[in-house]
Amino acid sequence: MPDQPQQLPGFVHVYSGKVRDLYAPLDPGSGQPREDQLLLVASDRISAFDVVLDSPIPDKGEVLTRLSLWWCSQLDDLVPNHVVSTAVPDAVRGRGVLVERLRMLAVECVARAYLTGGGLGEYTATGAVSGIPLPPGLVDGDRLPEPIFTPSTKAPVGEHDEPIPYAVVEAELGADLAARVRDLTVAILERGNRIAAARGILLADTKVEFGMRGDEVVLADEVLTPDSSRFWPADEWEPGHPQTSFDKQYVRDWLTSPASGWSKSSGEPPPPLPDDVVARTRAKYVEAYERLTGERF
Ligand code: PZK
Repeated sequence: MPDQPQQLPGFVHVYSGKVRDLYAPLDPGSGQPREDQLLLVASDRISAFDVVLDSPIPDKGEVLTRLSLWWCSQLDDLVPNHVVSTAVPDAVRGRGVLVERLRMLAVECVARAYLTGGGLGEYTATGAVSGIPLPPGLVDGDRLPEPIFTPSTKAPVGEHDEPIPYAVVEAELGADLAARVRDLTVAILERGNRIAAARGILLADTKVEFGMRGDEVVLADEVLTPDSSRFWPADEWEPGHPQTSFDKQYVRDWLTSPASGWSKSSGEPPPPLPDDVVARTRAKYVEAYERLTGERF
């Protein structure tokens, strides 16, 4: 992240991920950061091949924020969430959300409904993913017999999350809480896929974060967005090879084409995206939002 996150009067910047920023509201009386809330801001930045590109995708932050809020309401009979308010400074309107500050669990909760990515690698090496044995003969993109929980560590920015055995989650959280977050993570992906499949989108996998409010498990962070989940167009789904990415396919195709003059292994920063790649990618985010929610963006 080369540049500083934006300054927001009334807030102090506390942390930035690759594409999102976290602020604490300042208490107007004391001028001190509030300890009970955070402001989560989604930027228009996009990453591909593990690097943040120089070209923002207009409205991406707002599309993902509104999609995440919509999913929270679709899931709120399954799990409470951290959302407090969308009344935020104009500078981040539409892409900032005030949230309740929770005691976050130090585990990335991943569920997979289809086999690809790191899960496929583990399966090919061992026949199992996260200790869960799977049928023989599965290929890239196959649907799993049922969604599975494949937790990982929370790595610092720039490093990769590492898969961890379920027993490590139990050691970290206790058996009871481990089972609760496992079952919730799987239930969120199942509900998500039931809704998305009817709109022509497959959710291959997802990563969610939970925090605690007393002894209640609360859904935090972004939920079932293309940045936290693999979205695949259902009509192009064909196991046996890597699937088309619903949102990033134009970016990946251009970056790996001779036209970009760039290669993944070069160590060079990727070049700026051509305007038509930016426009077509923006349209895919908007399409995902409109298809899923049934609302115009
Ligand atoms: C929290 N992150 C990840 C998200 C970033 C980093 N409700 C909460 N309470 C306490 N902590 C967090 C949350 C949430 N959500 C989330 N780190 C801490 C993250 C967005 C941008 F830079």
